[in-house]
Amino acid sequence: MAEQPQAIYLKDYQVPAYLIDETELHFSLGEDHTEVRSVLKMRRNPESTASSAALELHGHESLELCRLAIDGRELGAGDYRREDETLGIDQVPEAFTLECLTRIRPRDNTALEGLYLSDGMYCTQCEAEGFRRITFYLDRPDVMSVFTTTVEADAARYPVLLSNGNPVARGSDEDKGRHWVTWQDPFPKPAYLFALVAGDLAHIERPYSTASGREVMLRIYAERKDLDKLDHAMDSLVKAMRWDEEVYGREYDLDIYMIVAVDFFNMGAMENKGLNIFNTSCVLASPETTTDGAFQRVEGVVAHEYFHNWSGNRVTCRDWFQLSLKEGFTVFRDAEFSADMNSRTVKRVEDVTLLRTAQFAEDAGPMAHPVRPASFIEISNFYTLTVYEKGAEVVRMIHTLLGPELFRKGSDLYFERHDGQAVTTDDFVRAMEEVSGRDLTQFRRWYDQAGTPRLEVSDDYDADSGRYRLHLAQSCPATPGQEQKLPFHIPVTLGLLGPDGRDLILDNGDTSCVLELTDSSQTFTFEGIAARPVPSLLRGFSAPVKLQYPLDRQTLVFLMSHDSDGFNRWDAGQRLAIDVIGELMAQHNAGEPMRLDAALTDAFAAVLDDESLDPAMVAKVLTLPSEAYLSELADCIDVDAIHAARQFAKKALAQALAERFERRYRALAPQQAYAPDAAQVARRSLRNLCLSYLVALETPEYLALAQAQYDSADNMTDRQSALSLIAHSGATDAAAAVLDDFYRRYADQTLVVNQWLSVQAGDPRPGALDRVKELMQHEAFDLRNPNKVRSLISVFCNLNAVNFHAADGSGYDFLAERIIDMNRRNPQMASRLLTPLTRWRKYDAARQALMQSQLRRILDSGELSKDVYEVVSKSLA
Ligand code: 0A1
Ligand code: ZN
Repeated sequence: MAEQPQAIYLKDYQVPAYLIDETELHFSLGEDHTEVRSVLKMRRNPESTASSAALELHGHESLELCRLAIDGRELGAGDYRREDETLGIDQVPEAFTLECLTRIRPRDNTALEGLYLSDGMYCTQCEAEGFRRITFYLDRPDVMSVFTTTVEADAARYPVLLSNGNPVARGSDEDKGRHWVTWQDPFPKPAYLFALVAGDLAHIERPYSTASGREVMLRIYAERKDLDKLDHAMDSLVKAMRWDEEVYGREYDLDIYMIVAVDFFNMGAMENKGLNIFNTSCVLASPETTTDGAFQRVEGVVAHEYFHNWSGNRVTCRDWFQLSLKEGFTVFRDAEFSADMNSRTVKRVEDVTLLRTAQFAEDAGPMAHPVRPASFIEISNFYTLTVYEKGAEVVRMIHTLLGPELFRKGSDLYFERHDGQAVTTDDFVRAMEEVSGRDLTQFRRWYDQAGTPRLEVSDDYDADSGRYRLHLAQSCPATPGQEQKLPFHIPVTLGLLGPDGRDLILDNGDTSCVLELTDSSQTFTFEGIAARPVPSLLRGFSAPVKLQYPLDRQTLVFLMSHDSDGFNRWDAGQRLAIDVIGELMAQHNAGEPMRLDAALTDAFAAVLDDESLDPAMVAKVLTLPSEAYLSELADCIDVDAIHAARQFAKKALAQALAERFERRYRALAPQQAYAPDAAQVARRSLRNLCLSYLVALETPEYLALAQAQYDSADNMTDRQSALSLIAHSGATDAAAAVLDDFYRRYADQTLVVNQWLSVQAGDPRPGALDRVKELMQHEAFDLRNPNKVRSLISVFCNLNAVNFHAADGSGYDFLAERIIDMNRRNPQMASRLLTPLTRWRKYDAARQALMQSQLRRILDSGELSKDVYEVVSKSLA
């Protein structure tokens, strides 16, 4: 490597030397290239203390500079410096107009950053640093400007021309067959929120009146063939807008709000001001093609991007180290929205499952970083579970410590005080401190210290005095660059269960209280307790920590059936299952026959028999912890034993409870036409879980039941569940037939075909890697499309552990090859594909050696993007 990419540090932050008050852009879109004309009204920043008065603009190496002028005077080659990523001009007036003409080639843009083509449609992705691939600019979030954008293109091929804000003028040149539209966005914004779309798009629209009576038009654009799949996103948008008015007092501010669906997109969606651009997978939905899970994801992502209009756009980030300021807060907001729209406990279970499985693994790996990182080489690598999900947990803890009323006051103050500004996580916390009078100095460590704290709990009870004591101790493992950690401020929501399973009334007059652990260890005393209670700790998962409080199986069963906190009832069941599967793994490794403890069977039977419970929660309780979560819990991951033990447990439960599973399966048969509402989603989730147990028995009878469900399903949830059960069963002929049938039915539905790829990539039976390689040659696959890469390659490497971690290293070899290839096409994708290899320290010595050698192979493979270089080098460090 010529020169190793350098890290940049939060401590080096300096205010920008120049500001851009107004930005005028003119895009002339062409097949071969696009011309971008910019007129920037600039001035020196009065707050800057920079010694040099030079103007340093960002500009990607791919930009072709055609003309540069200051106040109308054209600059010659000697008047500026062009470096790899910058354009420097040493002499500029205090205030001036900078004009620039740049040429770019969207057609060749496979990185999908900046301006690119998605299926013949122009679109942009500017967060975090994509704008510098469009033109020379101060591409940093603390430079906020008012944008006026004209988009000009061939009228026949690109009838729809969109940008941020409101449309203010349009015209055409009929001789040339071209037309143009001018858009004006009155709200100052950083360049990362800029967007442009041009294409042959259809749309649906709906008028919306805001709480204060302003009329807004909502529009969702997509390719014409997908026009019938936009209603759910529109319904979700309207719900999100109402919710933000009611819960946060936030209204929409432009006359028009647009969403555009594109098929080629690196992430889920993007909150560009007034013009959100969405991955089709996060916006299109119809009963025939979309599962319940995907319906809910659309609702959540639409809300997330909408909420960013305040938490992200009106108030934005000062620098990219503050990314969680907008992402953590917005994930918290969208989670609360989804909890209000659906089942609160189910949503919490899903979010905590993701956090404990994937974020805890990140926090324990070589890329571990604080919610507010102190340095990075490539910011794209920091759109992580830590910044998003752990960031949301940090906001949730503030909510828990302050209570809902003060939290709302704090958010009002934050939005009012910082409207139109680019600020820091510290500003957010300060607003919360001011409204509550609380000192959150120690709490701020959650933003600065990486790693998942361990919370160790022990207790004692003295019957004579009626005194119960809880001893809480915290510690946090070392993470890269942070050997020693200081104690966190941890809110521990607690209840105490009496021997009859009922909550005791605590000193605050309530059944729950929040203990605040701030020292490394502390004891909390409860007086007047008549009998030894069972503590229900960390209710609702009140802090992102690993709880260590050993409980015997009998007590877990007691909590499972009695805890008044739904989340902890579920969690007790998970702990029981983990314990039992651990025992099976030990038996497996000792070469003994595996034997499932009846405690688990009995507990599952009781839950299955209780028809008063929400079927969605029953489904969650009866879902065994995933292989990924079992791996996260292990010190050294035993891939094969985890798989064998979990499969065994599933089958043994199915054997013991077959009658019950079948009875509930039949009782939950659909009664109404499909709707993705909470009640129906709950029934289908439990029904399909019952079916999965029955199919685990691999009897012709139950396979036929799955086949019948597949054949008669009137919705994708039921059809796809049956498909994957049959496809992963030992019935090879039936598997091949159903996969063929599925492809034939849906060959023209891209997103459904992606599901078809995923089902095959996730097949735990031998031969999956060969099948994945074959599918890479299939007409349905396209390496340039991130959704397809994720569906096939990421699913294989992340969700098919037994095959990916095959002892011969074939899975690792395959992935390294893919990364080396992807590094040239799409660095962000390449870097994300690396994740499973970065976890090499958690495997046995032989696998460690194989994984490390593939990481070295990547490092030595030639010119690496900053994205890939950062992750590989940190993984090997
Ligand atoms: N801000 C978006 C996520 C996003 C981030 C980066 C992207 O390209 C590198 C694209 C989207 C969100 O939180 O939804
Ligand atoms: Zn976001």
